[in-house]
Amino acid sequence: MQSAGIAGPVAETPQWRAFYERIGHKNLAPLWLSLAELVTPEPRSPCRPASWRFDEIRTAMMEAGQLITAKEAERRVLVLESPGLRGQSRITTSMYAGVQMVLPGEVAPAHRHSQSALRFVLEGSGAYTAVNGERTIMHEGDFIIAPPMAWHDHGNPSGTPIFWFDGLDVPVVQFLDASFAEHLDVDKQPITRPTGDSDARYGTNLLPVNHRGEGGTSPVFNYPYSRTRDALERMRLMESWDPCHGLKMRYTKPITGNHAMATMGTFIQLLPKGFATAAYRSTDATIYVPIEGCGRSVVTGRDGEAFTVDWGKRDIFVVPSWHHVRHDAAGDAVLFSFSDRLIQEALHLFREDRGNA
Ligand code: 1HN
Repeated sequence: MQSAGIAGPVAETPQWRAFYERIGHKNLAPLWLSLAELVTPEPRSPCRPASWRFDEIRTAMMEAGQLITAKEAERRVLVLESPGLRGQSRITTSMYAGVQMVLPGEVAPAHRHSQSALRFVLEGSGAYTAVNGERTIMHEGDFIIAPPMAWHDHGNPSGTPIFWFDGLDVPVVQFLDASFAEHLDVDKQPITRPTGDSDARYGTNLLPVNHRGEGGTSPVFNYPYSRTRDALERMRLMESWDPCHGLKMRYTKPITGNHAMATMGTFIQLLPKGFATAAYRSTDATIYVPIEGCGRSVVTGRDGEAFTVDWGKRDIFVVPSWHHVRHDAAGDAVLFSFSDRLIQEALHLFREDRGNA
């Protein structure tokens, strides 16, 4: 059965309807009416290609700043919802995304939950996030992790607002009905380790001699952009560009070399000025956040309709599952991205196609 899919008979006689009605009362349903929708020949996502301009989000966030404090809101965030998934707090079927703002002097109080969170700093510096007893200072382009059930709170002692992108596995945890959350009775969690401790212990190609434990989330929780950017710049000298990705690296857990987080694959990518990628598609819907440069991406789905995004620094766009994407960098560009790729890999579901659109 190559591309036909699985078609079901459609029964629409009064006799059939009476039967469906009778079994419906027993919480039974006929598979033959839903099989073709359940088992599709290829992904048919309700997630749509979409993009958001940072300047528009920023304006709305500043308005929100007049209406509610970070503390009142618990987290002052505007959620990025896929146009095909409105009202569900989803940017893709499996991932949540939002933009958070903390104004000078504000705090976002300490809590913890089963959901994993990533932050990618968009604008501002000098604010902190504290994770499991250690504070890290946030700078533009830093990739920061709050692992499942880790206490975390944020504060901004700097003189300017800070904005960052939040990515969470909220829909996955919701799907699995595995959500737990707690609040601390103080806004700021007790600080038990000096800033930089986890980086020194785990992020310098050294490990404590008796360190055990391999699974879960990386013990390094800030991957500073200064280091990431320098690495990309040195690697570019080799000019070993991947036709589909330019120079694309994944953030890793230093202990195993595996993905930095347990449920979200996180990536950083350099596209040199003038580079145009070949068409690529994969089963992991991907959220892109350019942090340097500008360019154009064209996203094409099954219907062949092209969605064009002209993006600049801090804009956000989504490529749904099994949609072709081509990127074209007008100037040297750096893109952060994340997806559910490692969940799909663990379940042997991940597929990619490096052919032409
Ligand atoms: C959360 O805890 C944060 O800690 C941000 O900054 C966004 C969205 C959904 C659920 C928890 C944060 C969140 C969130």
